[in-house]
Amino acid sequence: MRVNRPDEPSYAGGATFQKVPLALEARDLAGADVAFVGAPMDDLVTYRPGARFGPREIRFASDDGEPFMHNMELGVDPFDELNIVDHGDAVVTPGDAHASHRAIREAVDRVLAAGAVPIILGGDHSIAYPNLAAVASGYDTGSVAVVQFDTHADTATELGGLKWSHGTPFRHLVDDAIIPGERLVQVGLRGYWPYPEEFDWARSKGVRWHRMSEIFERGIDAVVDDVLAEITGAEHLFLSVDIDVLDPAFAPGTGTPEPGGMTSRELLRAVRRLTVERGFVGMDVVEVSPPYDHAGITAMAAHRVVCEALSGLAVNRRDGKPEPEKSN
Ligand SMILES: [Mn+2]
Repeated sequence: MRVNRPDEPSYAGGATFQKVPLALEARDLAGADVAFVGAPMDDLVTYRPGARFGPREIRFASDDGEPFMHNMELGVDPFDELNIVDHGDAVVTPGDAHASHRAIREAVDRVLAAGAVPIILGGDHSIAYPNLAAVASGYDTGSVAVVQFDTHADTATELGGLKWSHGTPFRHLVDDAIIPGERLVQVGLRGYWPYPEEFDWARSKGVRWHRMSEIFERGIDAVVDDVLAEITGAEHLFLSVDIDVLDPAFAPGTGTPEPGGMTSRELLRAVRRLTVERGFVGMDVVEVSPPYDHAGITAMAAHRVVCEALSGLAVNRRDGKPEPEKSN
């Protein structure tokens, strides 16, 4: 179902991602290549809440009133080359995180059943568990690699006595053998957590990580080279982007900000390159907390991360060859 009238400005009309058609029912997903799922929950954050409003603001964060985009770095319009729809939000239950996780899993399952790639807009990072459980169930164990952009590893066994938290999904995904440790690569870790015992656990499981200081010292391109090498053995890629991987200067609107992070420029470049080279079978963008945002910059960064991933996927499925606009 169309959500905009021709020539309507971006801030008018319906609020799907970049005005793509609304596909609320399972039957509406037929023929889709990509489908958005909103996961508006923040019950499991440990610090600042507000990510339940993330999906709405990420969808709004466009100045284009049409599903149209010319990506000058890649020479592609993903909205032209891919059939992209918005499946709306999972029917979460405020205050009941388990019910919300179930609803998110069901929404992602509907997208997968239609043969489409899900892009899940969070929501707190706890949703990575249902998202990845759904996506990985469609493939052989170990064939899906996860690249997690994040300040925090989110590999605690429990936080504040809670097994399910936004700080634990990757611990349980690995321990439950949904994502083998050697198929998890983390980019952008910094600050004061994880603790040594969690790093020890990660080492024992074969998890790889790239600290923020490594990105500073070697540059994002060299780190992405390594990430691509580290996921070579996996057939499929899932991207999990916690927006707090960005420095709070670029993403103040998030639940657990940590100074000293990536620039938007570095993150967009990394996501563009990974998706051009590998495509992806699923993605989530999480922890955008609009009440703490300023001038919408965090939602805008999340929106553009998705645009780069969509563009990369379109190029990957075309012939894998970016055609950047040449300078004059
Ligand atoms: Mn996280």
